[in-house]
Amino acid sequence: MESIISQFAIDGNLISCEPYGSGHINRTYLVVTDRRNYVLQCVSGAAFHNIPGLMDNVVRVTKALALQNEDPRSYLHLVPARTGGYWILSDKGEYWRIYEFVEHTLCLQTPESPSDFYESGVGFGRFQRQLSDFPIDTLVETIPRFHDTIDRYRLFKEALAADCCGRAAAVKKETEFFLDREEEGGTLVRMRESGELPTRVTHNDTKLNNVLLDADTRKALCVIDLDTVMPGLAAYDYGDAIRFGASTAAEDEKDLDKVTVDLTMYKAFSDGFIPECSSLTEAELATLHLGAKIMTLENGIRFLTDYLKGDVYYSIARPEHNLDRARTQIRLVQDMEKKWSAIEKIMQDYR
Ligand code: ADP
Ligand code: GN1
Ligand code: MG
Repeated sequence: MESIISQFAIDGNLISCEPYGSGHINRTYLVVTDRRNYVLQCVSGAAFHNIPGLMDNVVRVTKALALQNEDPRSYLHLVPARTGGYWILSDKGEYWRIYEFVEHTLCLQTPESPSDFYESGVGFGRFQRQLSDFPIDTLVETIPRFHDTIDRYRLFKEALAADCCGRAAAVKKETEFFLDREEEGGTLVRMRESGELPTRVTHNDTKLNNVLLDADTRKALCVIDLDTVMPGLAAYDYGDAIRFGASTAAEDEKDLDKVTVDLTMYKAFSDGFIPECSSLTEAELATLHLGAKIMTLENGIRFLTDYLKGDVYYSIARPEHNLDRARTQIRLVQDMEKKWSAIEKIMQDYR
């Protein structure tokens, strides 16, 4: 690791480098020098097939954010590589980068109060607004068709048919659940294609642990994990955040009776996110809650697809981890369906 780190213009002498954080995609390390802390990442080649293009997105997005934020802690800072640019390619063919560590922050796995979740809404909503003038066509699609739920269904069915690990028979119930909702799952994609919903620069991975709160004020400080900043829909960012943060249980909870959608949290996020976004259209406001359901469905399908394919995409810590994750998403969708009229009522407040 030392030889990787030495290729970046870091400040001070290296003291330690340890695995850090709980992301499912990249390999992340906390680097400590006698001067300051950094985050070193090996960007996942399994997830991203054009990492130079991805890094170009990140460089330009962080530059755009720098022009709009006075506080340097409120956006990510890449550390230059000594040979130029902001990444290096190792002998093993792996892409590495370093960010300055944003000090004195909280990275929560679950909101400790509605106010924490409200703040994450402020953070992601502000992020979207600050990028509303960003030249959208210049962004590389770092994962093509990332939130194309119709295509996610196609990939799911392909994995089912191939059944390369002999796991399909054991997940019939889960499979049926997802297939029953295939038509509805494609709604947002179709509305985007028909022009009913505007394409915006979105984050696309708005889990609570992708926004840092200031440790003293607990206010939204810095949106991180910019690898999937791409053209998308407001409903993706709204929905994915709700899926993760309004759940009463962890994404991989085994006791499914603990998994419900908390409507107080749901409203808290909406209160933070919606007013911060740059003016949402009537059609967007009318479909944000559909985003919550569809993003939950989509993540469930993605987890189950990865389980069927032998766990090749997400990091797992136990053999059935992806299946457990898929099952929590099913429970959440079921609970959203049960509470749908209450959710629609909440959404009336923002129209
Ligand atoms: P992944 O794509 O694998 O989720 P992230 O970029 O989200 O990777 O990083 C993983 C974790 O590392 C985050 O959840 C957060 O805890 C921490 N992290 C990442 N970047 C920073 C940073 N600049 N300052 C502080 N913590 C960070
Ligand atoms: C991944 O990278 P991370 O852990 O923040 C995934 C998201 C999923 C999420 C589920 C690039 O997010 O799309 O919603 O796991 N990111 C990518 O926890 O696939
Ligand atoms: Mg992350």
